Amino acid sequence: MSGIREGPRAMDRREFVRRAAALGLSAPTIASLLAACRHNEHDPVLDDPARDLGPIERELAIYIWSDYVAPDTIPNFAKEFGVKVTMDFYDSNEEMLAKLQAGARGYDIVVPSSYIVEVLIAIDLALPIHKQYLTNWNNLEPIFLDRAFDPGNRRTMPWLWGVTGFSYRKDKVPEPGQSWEIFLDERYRGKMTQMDDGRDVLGAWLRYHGHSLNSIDRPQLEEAKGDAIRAKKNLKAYLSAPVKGQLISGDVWVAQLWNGDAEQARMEQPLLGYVVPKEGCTIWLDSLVIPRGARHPRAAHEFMNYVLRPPVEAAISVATGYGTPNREAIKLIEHPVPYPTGEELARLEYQRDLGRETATWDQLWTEVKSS
Ligand code: SPD
Repeated sequence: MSGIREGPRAMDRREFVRRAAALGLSAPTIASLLAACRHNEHDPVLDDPARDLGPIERELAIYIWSDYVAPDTIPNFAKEFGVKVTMDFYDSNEEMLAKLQAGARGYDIVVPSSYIVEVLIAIDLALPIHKQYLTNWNNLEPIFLDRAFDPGNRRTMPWLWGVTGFSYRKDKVPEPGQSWEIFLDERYRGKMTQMDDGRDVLGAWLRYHGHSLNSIDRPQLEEAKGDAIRAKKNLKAYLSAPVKGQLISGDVWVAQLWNGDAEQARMEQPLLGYVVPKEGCTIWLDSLVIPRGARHPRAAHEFMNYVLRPPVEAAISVATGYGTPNREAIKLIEHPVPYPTGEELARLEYQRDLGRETATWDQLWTEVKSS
């Protein structure tokens, strides 16, 4: 039985519900109050995936990458479930993590990539999923399940996957080649961007030299830093998602970018092409996670189950240009993002949490940016 903290005494959960009902409060309101009281702390209900979460709350707060749902995903969910959804957006894993680490609470869903899932689990900010609410779970493709960052998917539900290569303007760069080397090409000085993300930039230069993009080898990292600094002279800026507009307008000709955001730009500008460099690059899987401090856990689970419906997930995949881990959704898509072949997988690599070496990477990235 969960205790509701009220000063020095803890009121019994059942007693709280009885008194609240006697006051005429509705079941969803009582559920929201219960969840609000227990946010930000260990809770026998939220921390035990077998427990009943009570009725669906009337609100849901999502913190997600920009341009990462279909236009009708949220309105349709809100209408069907009678839930008011609020959304905040980020453009890097580190931005989201920093906000949670700084104490932001009250988000019901966040969408980290695999290596940040490892961090969230390690610092105890990822709540277990109550799988009994995810009746559509079996639609998921097994190759995206039970990954090393969350064995058994106890705290993550696969959302979308993609790769980080580069987008280019066919009219300005007719022969882009197949290599990260393009960012060292002075012919395109001032017309190129790399991601505003140290893991992606240093990772690309590590792969260029045939190393793992999770390397913690100091000489390898120094070499990658050197290339990043050489390439920086040719860059217009470090820019992630917002570069799409400049690719479309032609202000930027080559941009390191996630494949789906590149596809969103290509839908508006057919002169755009995309390269997965021959040296390899990141393959990533973003997941839905319910962070500690969530105030509407039942609504979060209903949202998860809703997006597991094949038509909902198919619409998200088509609108964002990213691959869906939902094998039933793929059947509904005319031109789905195909699962990577064995040959492609051999040169793609998932980012892993670097543990204590994260500080080394952060330092190197600071040196690159301030060079
Ligand atoms: N606009 C949504 C982009 C999502 C990218 N997530 C993966 C980042 C891996 N470093």
